[in-house]
This record gives sequence, C-alpha cells and structure tokens, in this order.
Amino acid sequence: MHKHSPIHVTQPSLPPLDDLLPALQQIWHSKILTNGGPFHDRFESALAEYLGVEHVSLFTNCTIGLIVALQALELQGEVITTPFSFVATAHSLLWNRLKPVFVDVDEHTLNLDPRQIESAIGPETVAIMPVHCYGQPCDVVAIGDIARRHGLKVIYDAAHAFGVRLSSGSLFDHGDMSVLSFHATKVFNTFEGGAVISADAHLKARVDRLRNFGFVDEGTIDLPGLNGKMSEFNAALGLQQLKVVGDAIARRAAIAAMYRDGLSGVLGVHCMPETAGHVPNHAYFPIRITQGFPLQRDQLHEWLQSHGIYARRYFHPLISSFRMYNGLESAHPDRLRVASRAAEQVICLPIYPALTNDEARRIISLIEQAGH
Ligand code: T4K
Repeated sequence: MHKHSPIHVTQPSLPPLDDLLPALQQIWHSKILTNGGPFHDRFESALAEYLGVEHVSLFTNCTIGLIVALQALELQGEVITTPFSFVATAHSLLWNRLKPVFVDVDEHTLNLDPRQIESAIGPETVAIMPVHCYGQPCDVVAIGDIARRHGLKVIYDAAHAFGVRLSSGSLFDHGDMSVLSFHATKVFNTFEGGAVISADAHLKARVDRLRNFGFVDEGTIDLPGLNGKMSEFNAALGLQQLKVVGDAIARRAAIAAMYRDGLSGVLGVHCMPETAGHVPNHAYFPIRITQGFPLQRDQLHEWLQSHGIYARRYFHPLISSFRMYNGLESAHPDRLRVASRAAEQVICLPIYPALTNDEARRIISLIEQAGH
C-alpha cells in the first residue's frame, strides 16, 4: 500500500460547481438541450474572441472535427502527416479515404520537419496535416510557404494547443483549418468537445452543415454530413471554463518551472527545449530519457508506477507502426528515425493545476533516486 494517493498524468480542471448551476437551471427550464441552442452560440462567440479568430465551429470532440475539416475541403489523394501523435490524427485521414504519408519530425520540437515535407510531396499530394505536438507550435511560416508553393491545403491538428499564442498573433491564423480538443485530459475541457477553426466564412458554413447532417434548411440536404454537434451542457460548461483557464495555465507554468529546475542536474534526463516566439500552455511535460540515465525509459515508467505515479509514454507506439499503417512505404522506421527514437525515449510527467508542489517535488526526487 502506498501512503500517497495515485497520481495520474493529468486530472481535469473544473470550474466551481456552484458557478455552473444557474446555467444548468436555465437548460432544465428551457428544455433546449442541443442543435445550436443559446449556450452553444454564446460559447462559440466567446471562444472566437478568446482565441482571437473569426470562424469557430464547436464540435462533439476533436476527432469528429478533424474528419469534418478534411471532408469540408473535398480532398482526394495523399496527405503528409506526422507519425508522432495520437492515433486520431491519421485515423481522420483514413475515414476520408485519404492516404497518409508519414514524414519524420524535428529533433527539437518533435513536430513535422518542414525540411523533409518538401521531398515527400508527389503528384498525389493534396494537403499537409501537422500537429502542434504537446502544444509546441509547428514551424507555421515554413509550412505555409511550402503549401503555397505547391498548392496544398494545411489542416492543423491543434488538439494540444488551446491557449498557445504566437508573439506574431494567433496560432490559428495559419493554415486552412485548425482543430482543437476539449477532452477531459486537455488544458481546457468540456468533458468531451472540440472546435474547428476555419480560415473563411465559406469554409465555416460548409463545416457547420457537415456537422449537422448536411442540412441547409428543413427540406434541403446538400452534403453527406454527420452529427458532430456540441450539446448545451458542454457549451455551458465551456463558458465557465473560459473564466478559469487562465489560472489553470498559470499553475501549469509554475509546475513546469519546478520540473525544469529540479531535473536540470539529472544526467540523461532532458526536458524539451524552451523555444522563443510563443506563449506556451504547458499542456504536457515530456522528458526524454537518454543514455546517461541508468534506466531505460520503460524501466523508469515502471519505477514511477511502483510508487503510484502514472506517467504516460505519449506517443508510443508510433502511429505508423499500427496494423492499418505499417504497410505504407512512408511508415518504414528507417524513414522515421527521429520519431522512432523519441517514441522510445519520451515520458510525460503528471501536470495539472491540482498537482501540489510537494507532489511535484516527490516526482522529481523519485527520478533523481532512479538516476543513482
Ligand atoms: N489529435 C491529437 C494530437 C490528440 O492528442 C487527440 C487526443 C486527438 C486528436 C483527439 O481528440 P478527442 O477526439 O479525444 O477530442 C487521451 C485522450 O483520450 C485523448 O483525448 C488524447 N488525445 C490522448 C493524448 O490522451 P488516454 O488513453 O491517455 O486517456 P486516459 O483515459 O487513459 O486518461 C489519461 C489519464 O487522465 C487517466 O489515467 C486519468 C486521467 N483522467 C482521464 C479522464 C478521461 C481523469 O482524471 N479523468 C477523466 O475523465 O487518451
């Protein structure tokens, strides 16, 4: 038996329940539960303002948002993407009968390496789907430039990137679309939820119709839509979460600083480099376990678990190694050396607002002990 409670990689942050109750009373009273009700519309506008973008469409989750974003662009052919992500990224391509072409990631950011994107472009390539992995912004300028020169669409999987801001403006001004996740495990959650950000009003209108079965009006369907709508409950929660997410990110930043400081002297343990030019959201705290450390990453994972610390190996195994992808030429590990190494080295430490300083210190000291 541990004398401490188990610590998971994350714990959802929630607004005070009392603050949510008036909204729930309104929903119970009006009996408008979904299909674009008042809370939905208010949350959509509030989110657009918070994120500094114009065209937001709320979704039931990010995966459906990705599927719809691709569908809205009417793509056919190959899409360049990263193997170092959660499996939903590539699955959204298969659901659209698009062929993923995996390209290796950059050593420092673990995001798609723009230098390698260009050589993977072929006659069938129609788009690029990069991921702002762990909330670290992709090289949006280089990717935008490649896309423009080759006439490609760019759909960012921004599942991890809520609240990340570039010093040059909104991260979501880049690409044709960006798709966010509001899953329970994310920086900002509506239990389940997500949003698609479109570059223009025409695209948003298509996304909105696809999200609602393709309805134009009561008697007209013009697209093969699905049901991706966010309910009034989730939207009411989202409005309250917007009020507290700033504090949540600030607390995450403080924990991240403790980890960086505490782990700086541990041989073989590397925190991700801090890059300039953006305000981070500290969605995850990945560390890399390299040769100087006496334990392999998986041994450290087990050591932490044996002390009730449930860190996670995001993202292991690589997407490209799963059955439905590993036959692709681009999935061969020799072509994905940086991503393959990262998948063997990375472990994400617990980070969430309710994690106490004592708990963070205990995690640091367990890693130090394992390093001796
Ligand atoms: N693109 C990217 C790049 C993504 O990372 C994701 C999702 C998506 C797209 C798709 O977004 P959504 O369609 O989900 O909106 C989790 C999440 O399920 C998934 O949303 C997330 N990425 C992925 C990186 O992580 P698991 O299997 O690690 O989740 P789970 O249930 O093991 O939760 C981790 C820990 O969090 C638990 O040990 C305890 C804690 N937890 C979790 C939940 C669900 C709670 O304390 N309360 C909770 O309600 O996948």
